[in-house]
Amino acid sequence: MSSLYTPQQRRAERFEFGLWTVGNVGRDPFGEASREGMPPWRRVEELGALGASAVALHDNDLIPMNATQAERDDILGQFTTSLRKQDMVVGMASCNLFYHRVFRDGAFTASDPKVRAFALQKTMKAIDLGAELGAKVFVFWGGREGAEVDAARDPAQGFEHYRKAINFLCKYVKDQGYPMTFAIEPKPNEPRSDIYLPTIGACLAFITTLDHPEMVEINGETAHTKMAGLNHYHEMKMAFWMNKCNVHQDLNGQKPLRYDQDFKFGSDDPFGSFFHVKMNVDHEYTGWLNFDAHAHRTTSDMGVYRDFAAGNMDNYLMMKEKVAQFDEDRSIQDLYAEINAGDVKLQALMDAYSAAAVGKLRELPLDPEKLADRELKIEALENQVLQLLLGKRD
Ligand code: GLT
Ligand code: MN
Ligand code: MN
Repeated sequence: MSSLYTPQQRRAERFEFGLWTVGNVGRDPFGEASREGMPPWRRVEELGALGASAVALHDNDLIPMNATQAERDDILGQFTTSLRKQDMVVGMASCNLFYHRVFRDGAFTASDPKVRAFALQKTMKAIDLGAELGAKVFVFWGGREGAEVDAARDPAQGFEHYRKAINFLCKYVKDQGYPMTFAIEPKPNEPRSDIYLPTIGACLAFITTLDHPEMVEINGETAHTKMAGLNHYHEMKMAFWMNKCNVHQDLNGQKPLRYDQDFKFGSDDPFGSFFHVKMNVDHEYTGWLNFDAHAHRTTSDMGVYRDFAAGNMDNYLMMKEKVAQFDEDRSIQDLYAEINAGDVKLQALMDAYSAAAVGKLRELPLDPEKLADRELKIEALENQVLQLLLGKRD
């Protein structure tokens, strides 16, 4: 067994897996399933044995859309028994508003009011299910909220429908007294040609238009940001900076500007993963760390757990060790301090606008040539961080 960490060590983090992630059987738009998969209750057992703390689910990951009451009770009974046995919880719940063809032109943003009403109805039931299972986070990933044809709907109409739906559901959660926070997950495209809330920045702006912005946060996903060619660390930092990343995040891997690859966390981008974990450590993030990734098609049913699920958690823990090393590395810390050296008096002058400050600033003898001559050892710092990541500074 080549595992780096024990289940107990993994258990110390708030690691979560979506039922749909380990449940992925390798199907893609060009090919059939490449492994068998397991029922939800068995996925819980396998994840629990590895040291995961929680699972996340859509209503239909657990209960098929056309299930009878008896089938529902049966599935829920088996599932909650496994959770109890493994001492695991449901961290996050969501509503599948993308699979059924009724959502072919959107759910909350569909032009047909009856489809929008059905989406609200289905989501209220999914919220009830989430609350029943103890989930404190409810995620909105608007995969079908978008368009291929701009002639058919004004995007502003889409934003408006979306806003009204989230407002309605915030009030529903309040009315029911559920202790639940919403988190909106952006994605630029796929399965729609263009999805309405494409980036974390767009979602942050959208949240400010809501009736209860305090109930709504961001669920950022590495792959979705990189599909747009953006820097996920920067995008997530903005969410942290605006106090909108406290409850949930989706971690995975992705090569920029491609289809949604959902690779294992840490597998493709050591710098990006390192700064992601460093950000969580620096912000003392205590929300769920949801590995929203898929095993490769070549991976077997047992490999999904032994190599893929364990790999996600261990890559995170490896990066966390590197963050501790970064914090203790004298040379790295000195270079960082030198680059970021402040000037308290000068800063005070810039922090508070006043006529006096304007006068003083105008008179300051600042020579751009001299300022530009100061050596900035950014290149040296970059080298040392790479050395650290590759184990050359132990
Ligand atoms: C879907 C998507 C994920 C979302 C899930 C939550 S569903 O698999 O690709 O990124 O997080 O709705
Ligand atoms: Mn996701
Ligand atoms: Mn994804």
